[in-house]
Amino acid sequence: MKIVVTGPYGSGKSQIIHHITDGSCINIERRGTTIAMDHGLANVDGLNVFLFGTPGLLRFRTMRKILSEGADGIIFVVDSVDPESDARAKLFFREIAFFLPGVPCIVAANKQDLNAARRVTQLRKKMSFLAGLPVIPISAKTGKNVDSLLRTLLYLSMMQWSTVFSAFAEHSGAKSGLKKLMKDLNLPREEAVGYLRRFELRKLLEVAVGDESFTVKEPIRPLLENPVLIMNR
Ligand SMILES: Nc1nc2c(ncn2[C@@H]2O[C@H](COP(=O)(O)OP(=O)(O)OP(=O)(O)O)[C@@H](O)[C@H]2O)c(=O)[nH]1
Ligand SMILES: [Mg+2]
Repeated sequence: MKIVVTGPYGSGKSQIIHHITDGSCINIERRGTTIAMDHGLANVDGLNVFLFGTPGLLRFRTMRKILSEGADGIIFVVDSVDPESDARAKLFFREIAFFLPGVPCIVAANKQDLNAARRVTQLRKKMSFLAGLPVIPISAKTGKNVDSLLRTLLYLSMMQWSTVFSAFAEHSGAKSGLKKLMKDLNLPREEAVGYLRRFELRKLLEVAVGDESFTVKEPIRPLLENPVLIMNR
């Protein structure tokens, strides 16, 4: 799955990706500020998670647009400590909602290890755009709640694809799997192949030459049938 980590300047986007990937990520930065991107790969119960962190400076909008393309989920990071960042958070939220309409989003209320951190209820009062979104208090520094943040978002993203994923699981390895997928999902060939490509890229599937059949990577199959399993750890 492709996950984009966005939010205002200095809220902790790079630190979150650093924590999730155990430090094995890249960050293109200058004097501590991301100027191009963070990128890292994580493995959650066999699911490949491609993380893209955006730059938090307003002027890098084009970079954020490029990084956001095709994301399956959004981690929106807010700074629980700095009230001055709230207005910028609102701008960034509008931006990501424009780039990725309808894509599942979870809010990370970061820096909860600090005494000055505001509670989620206070943050909700100050940032009305958070209404209707799950907000998880986390610390990217100590790692508190970061794993459950990611798992919850993956669950939401997988639920959005649940019809497609259960058809993948059902017809994995079948002869003429593509035709069965098209029939089940009532899709023209072009669109069904588009789904195969999308999730082949995300390393969920292997697609046979000619596209006629596909195989789900074995450890992932139970997750595709029952996404809630990703929450059970
Ligand atoms: N105490 C504390 N500090 C944090 C936490 N997360 C990030 N920081 C600090 O906040 C500062 C900004 O963190 P980054 O991860 O670089 O933030 P960013 O959102 O990537 O910033 P830009 O790339 O400049 O937009 C750094 O000094 C981090 O060490 C946290 O959970 N707790
Ligand atoms: Mg950064």
